[in-house]
Amino acid sequence: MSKPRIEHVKATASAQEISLILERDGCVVIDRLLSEAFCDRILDDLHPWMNKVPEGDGEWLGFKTRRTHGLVAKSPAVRENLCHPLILDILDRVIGPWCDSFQLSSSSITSIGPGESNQEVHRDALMFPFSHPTERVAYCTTFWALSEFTEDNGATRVVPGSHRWDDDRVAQEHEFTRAVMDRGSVLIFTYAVHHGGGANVTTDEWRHALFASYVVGWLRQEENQYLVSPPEVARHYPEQLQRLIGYQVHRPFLGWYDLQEPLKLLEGYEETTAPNVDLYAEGEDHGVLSKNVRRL
Ligand SMILES: O=C(O)CCC(=O)C(=O)O
Ligand SMILES: [Fe+2]
Repeated sequence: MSKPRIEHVKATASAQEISLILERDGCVVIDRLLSEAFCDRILDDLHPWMNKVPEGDGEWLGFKTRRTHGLVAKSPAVRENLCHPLILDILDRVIGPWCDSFQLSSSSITSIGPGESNQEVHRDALMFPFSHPTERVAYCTTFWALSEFTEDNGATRVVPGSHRWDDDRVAQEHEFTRAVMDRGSVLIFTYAVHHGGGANVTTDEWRHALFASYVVGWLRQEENQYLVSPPEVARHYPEQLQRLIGYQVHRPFLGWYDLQEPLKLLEGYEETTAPNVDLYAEGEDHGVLSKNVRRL
């Protein structure tokens, strides 16, 4: 039996090539997509919080792991990275066919400290009442190595190919591999892949990762992005990010504010000052999901 492995591609690989690997294996690593300097920028933005957050207190959150949340409002570098063009192009191919638009689900820094043990193995899909296997990809995670990921310091444990398993199958030890990767690399995996944080057996090394997950626009976001970035904060973001964090309607009419596109609120729109116009009265495909959205 061949040893499980995660395919690594160069940062110059195309979105098409990467999305085909994701479809086949459920996971992939893009090597060194971020520069060391960019990793430093993210860490510099977030150090004040990362040093303050408490360690976890349970099997799931760990006992030596620190999680820093609400990054969209805290870090300009994270805001920039969430809109990485290659990642958005990949997500367009992987989640895109299942929705009109996808959105950020959550972002956090996951720092695994010395002495941490393996996290419970899970599928991120456990948040949703879908059964598996399914062709549908409603959620996808990007996991950026802000420090090197090694066998010893907590590199994520992953079971390539497990996105095709049914709900009852349990991963065996020999089916795991570790997402060992250089700083600046990103592990991408779809929501049915079995995985978990790895044990950190070092005495002095922290494993820092930027977690950013994306979800179809018709499902609830894991982290409440409107509380992280309320309108008075989100108003100052680029429109692409405003849309990505959820200030947009998913067609035909999920998520409106006063029957308007939420983006209008960010532009200074005040309730009741505008006529009650039919948001989707114009164009041929108003009021319906795009014809090409796949259904299961
Ligand atoms: O820290 C890791 O490597 C994985 C964490 C994870 O999968 C989770 O918290 O859901
Ligand atoms: Fe997870």
